[in-house]
Amino acid sequence: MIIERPLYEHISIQRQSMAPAHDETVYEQGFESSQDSWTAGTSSSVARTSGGAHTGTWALHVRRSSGTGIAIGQRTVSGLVIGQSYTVSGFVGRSTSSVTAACFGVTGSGTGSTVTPDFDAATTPASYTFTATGTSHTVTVQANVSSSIGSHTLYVDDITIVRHVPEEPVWDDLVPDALGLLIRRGGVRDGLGVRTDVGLATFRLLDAQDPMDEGTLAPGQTVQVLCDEEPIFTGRIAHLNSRYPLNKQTGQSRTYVEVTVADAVQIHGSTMRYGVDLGEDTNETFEERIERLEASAKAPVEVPEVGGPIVRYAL
Ligand SMILES: [Ca+2]
Repeated sequence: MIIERPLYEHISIQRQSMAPAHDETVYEQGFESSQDSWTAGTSSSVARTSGGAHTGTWALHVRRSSGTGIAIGQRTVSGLVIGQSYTVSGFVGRSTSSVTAACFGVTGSGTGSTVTPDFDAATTPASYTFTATGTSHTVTVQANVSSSIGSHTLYVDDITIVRHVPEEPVWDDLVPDALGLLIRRGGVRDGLGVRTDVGLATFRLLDAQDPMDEGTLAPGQTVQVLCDEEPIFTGRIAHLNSRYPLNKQTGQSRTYVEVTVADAVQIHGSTMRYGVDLGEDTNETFEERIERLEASAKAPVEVPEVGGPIVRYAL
């Protein structure tokens, strides 16, 4: 397949790179302007009050409304990403020694280590790390209150929730620098079987990504070719070659970087596999064999379903 310039508005070439892991703040509250939807849990009361602040003037006060036990302040946080790790943290303080301990937590998930809060101002750090199992969770701050006589207050301030964003792949466009994309792939009859050839995509970049001049392309990087947003070729850079032809009319030299990308057939074909153990059952079906080979493959494979319906191909 040769893709010429008129098709370029439909074609894009992208290179994959890994965005590094980082923390992203998804919630911050210092109670300077409002109580911000923090409510009281069972047998508890909460209020935004001046005094006991970590920074600024205002903090959240959490108390028992009656009796002794755990006093809870809580807020539902939404927009979470299921399966990702979050840490809720903040600072706590106490008005009396009857507030014996405090911790952060998430309803239905658990609580972090308890801390003994400093007196007066919320200066003792506490935190809890959890994995989101839904897109919203109720975050709590809890105090153990050992006396029902008098008013015993937990001060809470500067609550932060961060998402621990893992390293993740991102795609960067290489077009419009690309010229003359050529994709070759296919199979040939080899005796009774069909041999699948390594698919190759080759394109040239004009005055961009010169390996001799701070270019960032390197063998092994993943590249995909898309046609109207649909991937039509995915592989890894196998070869980079730069040329510097002189333009005789302008007297200036241009840089052509020829990039050759090989598809996964190359990886599957060159992966050595040792010590095949079929176990007790030596009667292995085609699907089971593919599944076994897939376990040691170094590139992603879509395996056929074992015991699935038979798909017949016709010319
Ligand atoms: Ca504050």
